[in-house]
Amino acid sequence: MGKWLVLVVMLLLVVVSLTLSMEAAGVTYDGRSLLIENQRKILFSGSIHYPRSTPQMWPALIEKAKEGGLNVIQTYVFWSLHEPQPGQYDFSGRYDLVKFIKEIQAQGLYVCLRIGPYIESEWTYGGFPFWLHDVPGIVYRTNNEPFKLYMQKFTAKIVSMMKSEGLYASQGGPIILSQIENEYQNIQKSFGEEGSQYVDWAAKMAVGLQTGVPWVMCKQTDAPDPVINTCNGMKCGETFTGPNSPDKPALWTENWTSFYQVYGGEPYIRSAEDIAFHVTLFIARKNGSYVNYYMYHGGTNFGRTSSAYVITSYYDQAPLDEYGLLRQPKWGHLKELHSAIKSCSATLLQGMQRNFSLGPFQEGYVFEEEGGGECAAFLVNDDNVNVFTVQFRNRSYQLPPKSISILPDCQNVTFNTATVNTKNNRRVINPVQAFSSADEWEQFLDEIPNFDETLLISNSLLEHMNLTKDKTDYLWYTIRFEHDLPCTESVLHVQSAAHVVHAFADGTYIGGAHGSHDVKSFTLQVPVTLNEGTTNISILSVMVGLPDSGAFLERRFAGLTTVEIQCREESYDLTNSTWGYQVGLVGEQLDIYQEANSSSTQWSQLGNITNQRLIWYKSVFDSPDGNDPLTLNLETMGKGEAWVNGESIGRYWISFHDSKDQPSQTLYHVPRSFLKDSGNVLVLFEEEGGNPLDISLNTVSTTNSEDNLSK
Ligand SMILES: *[C@@H]1O[C@H](CO)[C@@H](O)[C@H](O)[C@H]1NC(C)=O
Ligand SMILES: *[C@@H]1O[C@H](CO)[C@@H](O)[C@H](O)[C@H]1NC(C)=O
Ligand SMILES: *[C@@H]1O[C@H](CO)[C@@H](O)[C@H](O)[C@H]1NC(C)=O
Ligand SMILES: *[C@@H]1O[C@H](CO)[C@@H](O)[C@H](O)[C@H]1NC(C)=O
Ligand SMILES: *[C@@H]1O[C@H](CO)[C@@H](O)[C@H](O)[C@H]1NC(C)=O
Ligand SMILES: *[C@@H]1O[C@H](CO)[C@@H](O)[C@H](O)[C@H]1NC(C)=O
Ligand SMILES: *[C@@H]1O[C@H](CO)[C@@H](O)[C@H](O)[C@H]1NC(C)=O
Ligand SMILES: *[C@@H]1O[C@H](CO)[C@@H](O)[C@H](O)[C@H]1NC(C)=O
Ligand SMILES: *[C@@H]1O[C@H](CO)[C@@H](O)[C@H](O)[C@H]1NC(C)=O
Ligand SMILES: CC(=O)N[C@H]1CO[C@H](CO)[C@@H](O)[C@@H]1O
Repeated sequence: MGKWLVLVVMLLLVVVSLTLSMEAAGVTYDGRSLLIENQRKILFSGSIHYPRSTPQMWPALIEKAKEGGLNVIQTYVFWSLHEPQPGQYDFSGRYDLVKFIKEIQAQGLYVCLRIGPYIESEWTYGGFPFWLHDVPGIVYRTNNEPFKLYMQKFTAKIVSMMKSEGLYASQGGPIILSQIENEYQNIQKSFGEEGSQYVDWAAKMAVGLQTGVPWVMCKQTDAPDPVINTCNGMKCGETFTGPNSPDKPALWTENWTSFYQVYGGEPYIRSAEDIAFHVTLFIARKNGSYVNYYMYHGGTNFGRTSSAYVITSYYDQAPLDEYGLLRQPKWGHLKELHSAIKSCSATLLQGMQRNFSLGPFQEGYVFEEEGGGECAAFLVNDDNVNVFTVQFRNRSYQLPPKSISILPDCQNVTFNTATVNTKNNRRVINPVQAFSSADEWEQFLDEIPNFDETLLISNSLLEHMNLTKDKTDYLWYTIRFEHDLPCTESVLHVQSAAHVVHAFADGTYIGGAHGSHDVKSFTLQVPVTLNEGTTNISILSVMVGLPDSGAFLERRFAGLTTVEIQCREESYDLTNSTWGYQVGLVGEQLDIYQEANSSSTQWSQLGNITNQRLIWYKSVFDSPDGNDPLTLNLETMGKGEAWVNGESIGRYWISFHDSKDQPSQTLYHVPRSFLKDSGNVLVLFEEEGGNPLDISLNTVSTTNSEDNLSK
């Protein structure tokens, strides 16, 4: 017995010491940096969102991030994908968070996991599953019991999933940071004292989950201890007010490499030089030790996942473009910056920082170990126009306009943020498949419901999202307009707080209108021919993604707000008349884009395609040879959605032009993994009369083939 006892005690000791050493192997921080296994690090991080690419793409994306000098991959967690119904979870395919994290770990990188679970991220409903809307008494993101219940439940679910897979750094895994909430300070004022209580609750709740790695709150100056407040923005070297305690490091969780794009908007091009300048300034001036590129790879908003008016392609201007190809010189220039900083990271992390003036718009930062050890310097020229020559330690340096020179040894310049050595590349789009033969298309005309055919009736204009529950973009409002008096020069007047309307009278299209990202409400005013007696008016209200930001998201109103018929003689306000509703389209009810159902649908030969509205098109194609990424050029279409083998590749909206009269997006990514060798089914739903005969399938490559890092 005695021997057994000794053995048990020894085993216990082993367990205890293992536990202790595991804790020591976790992540801590002080005023200078994060410490991973007690080692200080300067960390370069990049956002890659797993559902915005495919599991087949993940290994190459992570490899290119690593090759570009990153040591951390940052991702949000997408609640709406993972919990489509309360308590029903989905972590399969593109939603396989654990697989994504394990791939990052396999390549030797760390992970920053931004759980949120509010994420904004230009994701429909800011990442919230829509069922939250129908939880009685709920008010999102404040000190509200029903909301806190579901937020805590999901957060705890993710944390326990990560723990059970051993993925926190404290367990030997790759996750070194976690985020709770997201840019809450933007809306906190709307909630007054309840908002502050919520911040405290969220911090305590998160810390209580005991991950063994620090939590951050981004853009939350008053993040409660021990949660670290971090900076999001383009110029954190200038704007960050600093950590809210001397014991917290300066972390930059979102440095925007570009900006998301909306329909009607143009791409935001941020130069490699400008990004490099601000990253370097953050490290030099703010003692920054963690910088995350938002996005490093943006990817694709597949399906109906993008938020209101946001285009399907996401941050295509990032260092890795939508297709995962290197965008040069951005990728190469930042790679050089990372290597220059890493060559002196020990000095930066151990040295004392001092700053000094070198001219009216010029300053220097030196990091030097005490007692005159290693030394690293940054020489900043903030003059936008002029080259400036400075003297530093008895040497003369020419500083190009708006630039920072990095001197890892306080002597030699190894990198200047404005001096780009990487060659530009250009994207090459090669058509490999046309769809111009009418014989190879079939069509299915969707139905325009009349009031008598709609089942849901109400004496007012109902709210759009509450009816569709985000299961579809489409909601029909139908009415029987009856009048016996003459009505001449009649005009239908519709005001909408959704995104698009298409109006029909007795099944004939009479007109449409749309709003934009920044102008939420819009009107349609079109002549309408009225019958004597009854006219069937059917108005299709369309949303292009749900809103993703702002306070009181649960109370947002979309859909028609007023409808009037104006005659010369009199006007009729139909707002409080009896309306019939149909949620979604007939094609959607048939799951027409699913291969399996495709054959059972009443497809017919392609007819006269001119000006056909609300029509489904189907064709079949073989997979092009090779491994180059593929894209559909939908330039001749109008507005709708596209599916390949039942997988939605996203909404398209070609007819909405920007200020230069160009569509915001014509190319739509078709991931290789969606395809079979032959017999791939392409389905398009077209709202506005676009022409499918002139679309094409294309390969995507770049002018420098080595940019694809293919081995
Ligand atoms: C950076 O660290 C130095 C100590 O090395 C400190 O004196 C200085 O105030 C810090 N700067 C900022 C902006 O926090
Ligand atoms: C050093 O930096 C601080 C903070 O930015 C600034 O107030 C101060 O003027 C700088 N010192 C010199 C000598 O430039
Ligand atoms: C710069 O030169 C002066 C005199 O020539 C010398 O005293 C000083 O030590 C030098 N400084 C450095 C940093 O080399
Ligand atoms: C740095 O500068 C010194 C002095 O000019 C020179 O001797 C040395 O070779 C340089 N080192 C590098 C790595 O260029
Ligand atoms: C949503 O619709 C339900 C009926 O389906 C109704 O009871 C509820 O009041 C509506 N909520 C809002 C916010 O309009
Ligand atoms: C209006 O709709 C009803 C029900 O579908 C239909 O019977 C009637 O013929 C329609 N009226 C016109 C003028 O098309
Ligand atoms: C419609 O009904 C609402 C609610 O009863 C009322 O506030 C509004 O004034 C009515 N509008 C019209 C045009 O009658
Ligand atoms: C369409 O096919 C899917 C399986 O691919 C099936 O789950 C669904 O019920 C079908 N829908 C209809 C309307 O037949
Ligand atoms: C197709 O429809 C348009 C407009 O409805 C018409 O002008 C054109 O003649 C039609 N073409 C054919 C081949 O029927
Ligand atoms: C928080 C922050 O730094 N925001 C900045 C982001 O970048 C834009 C454009 O440069 C600035 O206007 C914001 O102030």
